[in-house]
Amino acid sequence: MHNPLYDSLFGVHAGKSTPFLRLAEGEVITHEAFLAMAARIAHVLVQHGVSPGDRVAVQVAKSPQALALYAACAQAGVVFIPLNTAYTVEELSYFVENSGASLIVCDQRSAADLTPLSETVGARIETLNADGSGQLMAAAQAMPSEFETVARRGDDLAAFLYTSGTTGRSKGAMLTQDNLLSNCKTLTQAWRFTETDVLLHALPIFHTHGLFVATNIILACGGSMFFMPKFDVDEIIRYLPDATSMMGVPTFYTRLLGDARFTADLTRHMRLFVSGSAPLLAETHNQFEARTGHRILERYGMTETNMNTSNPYDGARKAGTVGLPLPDVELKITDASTGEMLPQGEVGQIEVRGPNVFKGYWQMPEKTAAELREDGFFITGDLGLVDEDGYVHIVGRNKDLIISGGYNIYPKEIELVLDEQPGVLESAVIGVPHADFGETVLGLIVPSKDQTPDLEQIKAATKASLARFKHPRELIVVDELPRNTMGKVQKNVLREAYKGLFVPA
Ligand code: MLC
Ligand code: AMP
Repeated sequence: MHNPLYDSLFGVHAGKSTPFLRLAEGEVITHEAFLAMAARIAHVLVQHGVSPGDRVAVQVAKSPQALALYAACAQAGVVFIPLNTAYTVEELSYFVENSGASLIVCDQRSAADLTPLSETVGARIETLNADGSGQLMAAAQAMPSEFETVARRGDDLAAFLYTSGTTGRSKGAMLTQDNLLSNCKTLTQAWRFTETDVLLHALPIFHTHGLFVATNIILACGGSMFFMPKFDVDEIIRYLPDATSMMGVPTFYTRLLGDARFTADLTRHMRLFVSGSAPLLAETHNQFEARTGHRILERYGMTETNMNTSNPYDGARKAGTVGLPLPDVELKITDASTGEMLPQGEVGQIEVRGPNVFKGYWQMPEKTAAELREDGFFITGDLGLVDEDGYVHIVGRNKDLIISGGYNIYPKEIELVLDEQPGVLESAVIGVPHADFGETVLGLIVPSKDQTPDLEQIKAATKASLARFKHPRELIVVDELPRNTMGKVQKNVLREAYKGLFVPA
């Protein structure tokens, strides 16, 4: 194969007039039509001087055209960098500069804000709006519907996904063609996807879950998906009767359970519900089974590794566990201080190795070395144990991270913004339980001596710098932060003190 990713996921469907994307009001895009759209976009990339190995930064709404841009990048041998649509210009600037992207694709509304940045870094801007309009598709219309696929090797880079860090600086996780392909092939088999599958796709396509798990699996099996702009309970209920499977974060399932129309009858024909990206409470798993008769299949993954473990398709799906290591994935539990492997049943840090594990962080050799061992094991930062049946239980995190509705939020990034504000001596940001999002962000602020911080001004500053989903749900002014004898803020004490703030007693 001369471009493994493109050939196996896209090229393999050449000439197929079967549905790939099912859109609103019965509109369908076939595999063939999708490939033609991708080929046209690939020509535009080349016309703009984007060469194999170059980076393209993409911040656009979910649409068939946005997905075709991913396929076009694969076909043209270009590194695809999908970015959360909620990111502010400030956040985006960092990603563009850090990646050295030569092309930015964004919504018409962001184009003006990004122009100074594009001029500074010498990147070109193309627009693509939620409805598919904009310069990119206008240029693509005039292009041929076939493009000669650029040769690539399996270990060539296919995508960067930016993931924040405990230091507050985002890192570009470099994923190779082989990383993506090996994992989606494994999952397609493990979860028994075939061309008869119709997946409810309501996840964003700028993260691992929606793009490299859900989309790549449907491409690998040749099935189709209801491609929804976002998660919406009414829409899920509307399309469920014609679907076979669904993937989501726990919030999707708790929201569905909150709707009386979501019944055993409605879901009887479904063969699979998958959950991941955040812990699915055993209680949610059990309620879901009681309501529908289906046992949600929970799996565990990361941006850097794609999927690592999964509950079995056939066999026991144990509530509150993330299942067994996937074929080809080695998983071990180690002592965080010595790196030594711990006996079965003991809690330690989870490390994984396999063809799914990324190549490292873009231009950050030190950060790469700190997390990716020379022998190929990646230190996930999650704490867990393996039970007597080999199932992995995630019991906590060795990293200061909040997961809200499946989005990762690193407190350090928010603390850096809060600490800069007038009247603020210091701050601590923690995650506390939240009924809808699982966890939510709480900001605690210690005022400088004799000062009263202006909370409205602080909220405005947060808004300018950080994506909406990272904003503290509440800011609380406190006299001081609890510290241990080493002077370190005891976030566990704070989490315990505020744990009831957003959940009914
Ligand atoms: C939206 N908001 C969020 C939020 N999503 N705030 C915190 N956390 C989130 N996850 C904001 C909105 O901007 C809005 O702001 C307000 O919160 C309420 O919005 P909503 O209408 O209730 O939210 P909604 O748009 O319905 O989105 C919620 C959601 C969405 C859960 C459907 O966040 C989502 O699709 N999450 C999936 C994330 C995901 O794909 N993660 C995979 C990462 S990959 P305002 O201003 O209007 O109040 C990974 C690896 C792996 O982790 O293992 O998979
Ligand atoms: P991300 O960096 O967005 O890829 O998020 C990866 C993190 O999400 C992991 O390190 C885990 O902490 C968490 N995660 C993913 N899936 C699960 C799961 N099923 N249960 C608990 N945590 C999960």
